Amino acid sequence: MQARIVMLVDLDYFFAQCEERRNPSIKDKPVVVCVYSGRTEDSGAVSTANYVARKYGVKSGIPIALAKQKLKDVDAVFLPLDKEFYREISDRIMEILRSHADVFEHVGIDEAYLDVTQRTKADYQEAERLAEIIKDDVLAQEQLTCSIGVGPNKLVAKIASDIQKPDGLTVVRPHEMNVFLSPLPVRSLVGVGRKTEKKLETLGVRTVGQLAKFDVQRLIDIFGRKLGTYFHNASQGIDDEPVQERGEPESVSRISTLKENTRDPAVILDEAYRLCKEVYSRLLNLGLLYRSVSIYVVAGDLSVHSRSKTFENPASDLETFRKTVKELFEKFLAESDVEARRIGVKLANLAKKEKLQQQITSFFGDATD
Ligand code: DCP
Ligand code: CA
Ligand code: CA
Repeated sequence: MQARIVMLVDLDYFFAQCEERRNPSIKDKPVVVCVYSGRTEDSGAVSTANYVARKYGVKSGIPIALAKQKLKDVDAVFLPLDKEFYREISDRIMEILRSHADVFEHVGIDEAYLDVTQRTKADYQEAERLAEIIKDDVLAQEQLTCSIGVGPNKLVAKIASDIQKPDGLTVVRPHEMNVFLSPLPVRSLVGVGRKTEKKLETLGVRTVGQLAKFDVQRLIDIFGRKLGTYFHNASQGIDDEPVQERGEPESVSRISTLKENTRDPAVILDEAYRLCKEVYSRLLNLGLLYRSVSIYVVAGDLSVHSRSKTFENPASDLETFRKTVKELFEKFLAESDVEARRIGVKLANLAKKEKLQQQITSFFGDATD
């Protein structure tokens, strides 16, 4: 395989950082984002916490009651999860990241792989500069810090992204790979959970370096061919998994919160057109056409309303999209008396451009010969 350069971008203490951005006055305090189960006041688990709270031992997954105990005498902030708000920020950041990648792979709400081999001409210095630019862009446009790992493959990029958090940038060149990986605990490798870690420990293997020296046949005997081979390769930093765009989406949408609840069509359309532009640029990137347009309104009382229109033939232009969105919002405002708190736009029934071309060609015959 040709030499690659891969990045993993992971947003720092993501949900908690979104909360800090919404309310900067809490930044210096421990911030704990909670998933309340609703049974008793404090039942539920910690989703994530900022780094101030982590100093007190508060982290993802622990019970809220335990977090409160750890922060007993501290002026800490406990907040409920607001997934939609984090999703909005995530969507916009993913677009920034996508614009810097040859190939983009969305992994989760706060992380993505970027193959940047072509645009950096496989040069690590270029890649490091690009990573700085990405960090600056995300900070300037969305006021959030992230950590980036750069390496010859996904495995190394992922580990590198995690090593200097928060606001980290770690570049691992191919010749530095073994020195970088050797001292790390085996747990750093994707796929090595607590159980495997225990098992390896009984074999005297604690670090990735020790795993790399361990007889591969014995690994296969113990863990089976697939896993044994994987562990062996991973410990040497070998990973051929390509960065891959994940499937074609069924729809593309954006939603955003208005500055205040309103029924003013001018305010609503102004924001809606902004969202249209974002959705449309995503559509262009995907090289797809659309056949239906929807709008969403989340009202002041959090009730959700929508309107849609589906066309007979796929459309591809921004103007039709904007015109339809305007029509649908005007229709909605005429039919309903709610105030909009959040609004969204969506394109669905997406179709491939080539397919349409094929249809046209088979319908009219191939005019070129
Ligand atoms: N998350 C969650 N429960 C978990 C782990 C994570 O709800 N057990 C959510 C909250 C996190 C988000 O997913 O903000 C991203 O998870 P990460 O593992 O990337 O953790 P963070 O971004 O919070 O922190 P870090 O700075 O370590 O990346
Ligand atoms: Ca993260
Ligand atoms: Ca993550």
